[in-house]
Amino acid sequence: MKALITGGAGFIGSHITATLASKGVEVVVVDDLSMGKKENIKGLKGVTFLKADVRNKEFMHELLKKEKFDYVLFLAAIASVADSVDRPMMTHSINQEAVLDTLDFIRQSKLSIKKFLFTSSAAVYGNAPELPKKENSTIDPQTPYAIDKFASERYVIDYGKLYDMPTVCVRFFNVYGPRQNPSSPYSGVISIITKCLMEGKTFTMYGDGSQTRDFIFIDDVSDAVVSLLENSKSPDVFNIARGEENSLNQLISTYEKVSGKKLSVDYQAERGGDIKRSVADVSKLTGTGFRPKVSLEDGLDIYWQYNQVRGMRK
Ligand code: UD2
Repeated sequence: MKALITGGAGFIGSHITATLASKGVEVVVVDDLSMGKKENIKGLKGVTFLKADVRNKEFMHELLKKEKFDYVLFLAAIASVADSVDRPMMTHSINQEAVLDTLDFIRQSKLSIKKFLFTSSAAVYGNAPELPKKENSTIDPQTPYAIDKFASERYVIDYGKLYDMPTVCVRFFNVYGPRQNPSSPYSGVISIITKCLMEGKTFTMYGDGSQTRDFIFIDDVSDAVVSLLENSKSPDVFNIARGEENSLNQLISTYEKVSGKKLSVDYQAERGGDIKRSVADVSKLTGTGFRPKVSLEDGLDIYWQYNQVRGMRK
């Protein structure tokens, strides 16, 4: 089996790369290293790394034609919502056009693939009030990032139906774990809290900490993705989350227990556009037989220990 993973050197992509490689799948990672790091996939057996931009059509077309992949996983993206608000045309060229071009090349060239998987985000639900978020809940994308993710999902599902291509989409909720780093204010909140706990710095809380999120550990995410790659039956979209709602205040108290440290918190005004409550309905995912295994407490413990041993990456 052979897989292409665009964005495979990033935080989430590198874990999926490792999971597939551990199952004996030959993996080709295409990543421009704008956010990913080569060391994230260093030493993995059966993994080839190619530094390239997914917007380079000639490169992508040749690679797809030459390698005849069984699986194509499209993770490459500008993952920063804030960046999409600053530079919507640029982020659109990656977050949507490159996805569609890859998909359409597979269609036009009649490449026989086993699955095309696209990674979307809970951002598509925006501020629609329905909770928990079901895959068929109201969609209310608020930013170019969310609009591109939703439009790409629709293309991927529609291509599946119209042209009989095996496709699937996943909507990630709040993913955390080893290799996530707190490099920007928009990095995952758990990575930012970890850095504050480790360095004895004050954490800036935007809002009163009652906002909620559905946090899922990275290993559960990569296992869910690989499970859907192998088992999803028809073009469809799945939430990837635990289905558990935790406020940031709850998160902090669990993390303080796990780390044995007290977090100093500075409460500031909430961030514009911040979502107040987010939790997924995961019955569609669990209906496929997959169940997330790692509790928030255990996941925080693993991430904490990892950073103690390795030091936190910048
Ligand atoms: C997540 C995704 C984002 C998008 C969005 C869709 C991450 C890192 N981001 O954003 O890409 O898909 O979901 O809804 O997964 N916070 C603080 N202090 C900090 C940093 C964050 O209080 O220093 C708060 C933040 O205001 C928010 C919560 O922590 O209420 C979670 O923030 P986040 O950036 O980890 O994730 P989120 O859900 O805003």
